[in-house]
Amino acid sequence: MKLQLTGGDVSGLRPYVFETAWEVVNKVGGIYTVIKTKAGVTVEELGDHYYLLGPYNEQSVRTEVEVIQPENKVIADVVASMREKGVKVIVGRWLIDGYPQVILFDINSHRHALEAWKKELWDKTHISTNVVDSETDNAILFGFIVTWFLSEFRQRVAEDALVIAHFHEWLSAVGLIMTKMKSLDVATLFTTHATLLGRYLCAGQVDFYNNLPHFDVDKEAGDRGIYHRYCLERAGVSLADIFTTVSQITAVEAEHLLKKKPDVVTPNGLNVVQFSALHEFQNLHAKSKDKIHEFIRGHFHGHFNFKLDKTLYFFIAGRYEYFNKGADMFIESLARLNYMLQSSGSDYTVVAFIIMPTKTNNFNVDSLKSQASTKQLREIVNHIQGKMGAKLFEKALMGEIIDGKDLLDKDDFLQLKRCIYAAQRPQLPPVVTHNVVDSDGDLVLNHIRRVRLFNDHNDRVKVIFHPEFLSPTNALFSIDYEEFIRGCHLGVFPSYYEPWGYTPAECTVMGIPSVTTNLSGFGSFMGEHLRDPSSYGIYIVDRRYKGVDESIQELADILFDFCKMSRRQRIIQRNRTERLSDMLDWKSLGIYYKKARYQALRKKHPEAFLLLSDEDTGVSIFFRMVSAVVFASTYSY
Ligand code: U2F
Ligand code: UDP
Ligand code: G6P
Repeated sequence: MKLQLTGGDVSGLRPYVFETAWEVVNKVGGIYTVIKTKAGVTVEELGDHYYLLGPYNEQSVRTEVEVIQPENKVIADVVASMREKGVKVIVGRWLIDGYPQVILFDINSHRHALEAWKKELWDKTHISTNVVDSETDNAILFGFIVTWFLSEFRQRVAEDALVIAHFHEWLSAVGLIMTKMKSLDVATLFTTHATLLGRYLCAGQVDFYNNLPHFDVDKEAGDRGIYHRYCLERAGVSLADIFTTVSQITAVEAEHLLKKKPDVVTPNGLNVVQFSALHEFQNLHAKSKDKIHEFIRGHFHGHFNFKLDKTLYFFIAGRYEYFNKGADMFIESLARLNYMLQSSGSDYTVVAFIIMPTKTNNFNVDSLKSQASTKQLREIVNHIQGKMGAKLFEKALMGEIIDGKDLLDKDDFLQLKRCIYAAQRPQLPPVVTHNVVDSDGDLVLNHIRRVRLFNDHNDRVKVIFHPEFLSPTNALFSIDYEEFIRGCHLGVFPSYYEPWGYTPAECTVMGIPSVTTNLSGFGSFMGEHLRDPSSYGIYIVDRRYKGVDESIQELADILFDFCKMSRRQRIIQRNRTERLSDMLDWKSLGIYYKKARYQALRKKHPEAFLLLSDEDTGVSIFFRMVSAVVFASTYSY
């Protein structure tokens, strides 16, 4: 077999890359953000040799994908052949930055093969998946279909074409395992964004980091009923030519729990859209904050005893993992902050939002009612304002100035009074916006009850738990998540288990300061690269070497100090935070994926890379191969 490198043209080297994840055009968590935001730079690098493989999901395809006929002849043949055999395959372009090609497989179109494939998996790997677990069933169907696709592609594409398949997380591991079992001539990568055991162990409140080397992994997985998932994950990791993870901290975790040290750390980036003028994002902060103000006016209607101009908005957001995401620590430190603000006589009020979705039965009546009566009040005032303006104008036309007491007529006075009376409500503004189904057992609500942060008049810290992700179509608080972040003053993410943590990174690129921890991938990354992170609005709480109480106090102190800043200081800090955007852009961080891909190629085809030393990174390999091309137009392996 020959690798043709002709005429110095790098495109001759361009491998076909199939990036496979359950979250391609399918939003579940952070992996979706990785794939989606990275697409632009990857398409730039690989052009039409780059494909994303994912599961077919009718609703997402309808809104996010432009369905097209395959443009590449080989892909078209493979797809036609699979369709003939009954697999529903959708080919399209994902309507996101980079406009990447996607190939989506309807796993239900081949569900009848599940038992046979489970048996094949067992025969080849001795991994038993004879359990009732629909997610694993889906992972098996998806994995076998992806392998089928890769196998047909490999058979049809030119013999010297380089093919790379990159799999994310255990849900796509079966594809990698079967690619290896069938000995396909495909270089493989596996990226883990967390480990299954890590997530489960931390959620169960064990002393995770101090015991990392000592866990009996098989037993722990078995005790939690995830042994079969764990086996798939570990097999994917150990079979991959190159194994990567998103941070140093997860690399250590993987070494202990998955028994393999990652070959490359691939930190998560974002697709940064920077404004040409610095003041633009500051203006957006002010504009978005006005939207939050509007909601706050409604929520606290009837109990509105604080000044919005002296109000700071803090928030935590993410999947409802109470311990892992540090919601416990956030609420605890809010209680301390409340006391600190009260006893210091601060004139600042903090409104703390907790945005974590859980099961609800719609909004609660109290929240809806107070927003509605605020809206009504606003309409009446607008109406009266119009009338007053007209009166003022009429008088002024006659060369007179109206007497203040004649401005408001009796009807309007009464209407306004009625509105003010209607706004009176004996109960305090609710701490939660929805009816939480398991209100009695809800961890966040119980914590709020325990520390008694009930939005009382004297409280300097008010709490609003919004148990649903934010959306502009939300009837109560209609705001886009991005707009919400921009309008806030500080994101607080005191995670205990966080392989990367997109939420603080997203704050950073929008110029909003945030709190993270040295147990989060993002926090450690920033700590490593910045000399004084807090001066850039990146506060890193120590949860690794301090006791729980000390960490809570550290967080409370950070929050309290933040409340002591002047507006001018906050504006300056936001400018510094925003300056870090470049560091988090895929344009810089995408290089690690590139490096990992070339390392996988080298591992798969060591003969082709004989000229290069082991120390070479994928990137330098890339460039040395380019210069090799200039000197020798063809070499064999
Ligand atoms: C990491 O976050 P993830 O995107 O992996 O988080 P989830 O999508 O919620 O998935 C967590 C795990 O739980 C599994 C899923 C994952 O292994 O297969 N899971 C499940 O069992 N049931 C479900 O309904 C949904 C998911 C990480 F935590 C962040 O810090 C990173 O920023 C992110 C991106 O790298 O990856
Ligand atoms: N997020 C969202 N809407 C919200 C709150 C959060 O879309 O109301 C997104 C957020 O932008 C981020 C993701 O959820 O991209 C959470 O990712 P993170 O890495 O913080 O945690 P993961 O869910 O991956 O563990
Ligand atoms: C931005 C706006 C300013 C506004 C400020 C409020 O910088 O450009 O006009 O005064 O935000 O900042 P604050 O931290 O008080 O919300």
